[in-house]
Order: sequence, then structure tokens, then C-alpha cells
Amino acid sequence: MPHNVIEGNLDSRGLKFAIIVSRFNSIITERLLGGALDALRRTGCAEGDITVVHVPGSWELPIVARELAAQKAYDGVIALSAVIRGDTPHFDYVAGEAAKGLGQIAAQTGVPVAFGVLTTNTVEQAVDRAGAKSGNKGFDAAMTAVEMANLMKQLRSK
Ligand code: INI
Repeated sequence: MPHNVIEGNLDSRGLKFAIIVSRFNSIITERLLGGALDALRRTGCAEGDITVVHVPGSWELPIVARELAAQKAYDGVIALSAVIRGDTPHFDYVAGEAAKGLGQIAAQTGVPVAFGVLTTNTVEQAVDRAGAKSGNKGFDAAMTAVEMANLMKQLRSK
């Protein structure tokens, strides 16, 4: 007897997504948002099923992600920001809390939260990951959200 395989597909028709995007480093995050919207549109998501929420910075992502996930109105949440290392330990606190908070919210609420948070040492590395040499991590995060939303739906329908 063949084994059972469960995996999420990349069809976002009929699914609802919230994208949270930070204004900090907006030159980067606007590109991440463009990538995420491109992924959702190209996988079939209707414009009216996409909600974009702007926050000041990465630090504010978890509280907003928790609120959106608790509303149970979205099949997935996509968090987009860029934390770029400076000369102080500030980077570690902001990036660490964003990562920990977003992970906990997904695990606690059961709503997939895609981690589209760039953590880089330089602006150039961030640019590379926001539509230049290394693709667009906003696009990748949205594709992950689509796959996870479909996977969770399948698991719940069993
Ligand atoms: N927020 C970011 O999204 N990226 C950063 O690189 C960053 N740095 O370096 O400070 C940053 N700080 C702001 C922070 O997210 C909060 O908005 C702020 O501390 C107010 O709570």
C-alpha cells in the first residue's frame, strides 16, 4: 500500500491574506510588498481578499500579527520588514523579538505567519533580497503563506 502524502498546493483562489509591512527601511520593504502582492495575484488571489497593514517597524510586527491571527478572518499572514545591522546591539533585540514573536503567534493561533523579515549586515544585502541578485523574499514569503494556508486546510479537513 502506498504511503499517504499531504502537501499544500500553490493555488490562492478563494483564500484571504493579510500582509503586514513595516515603514522602517521602506525603500526595501516596499519592494518586498510588491513581491508579495505579485505572488498572491499570480497564484489567483482576488484583490479584495488581500489586506495590507502598515506598521512602524519590525518590533511592531508581532502585536499586529497576533491581532490579525486572532480575528480568524485570514488564511495566512505575511510579515514583511528589513532589519539592517548598525553599530549597536539594537539589531539583535529588534530582529530577535520579531522572529520569536511571529513564530509563537503562528504556533499558538494555528494561523500560518510567513516570516518575510530580512536580517542583513548591509543595505546592499537587503537590496539583493528585495528584488535584485537574490530574488525577492517578499514573493517567497507569500508563496510560503499560500502553501501553508492550503496545507492547514487539508489537515483540518481530515
Ligand atoms: N525597525 C526595523 O524594521 N528595522 C530596523 O533595522 C530597525 N532598526 O535598526 O532600528 C528598526 N527599528 C525600529 C523598531 O522596529 C520599532 O519601530 C521602534 O523601536 C519603535 O518601537
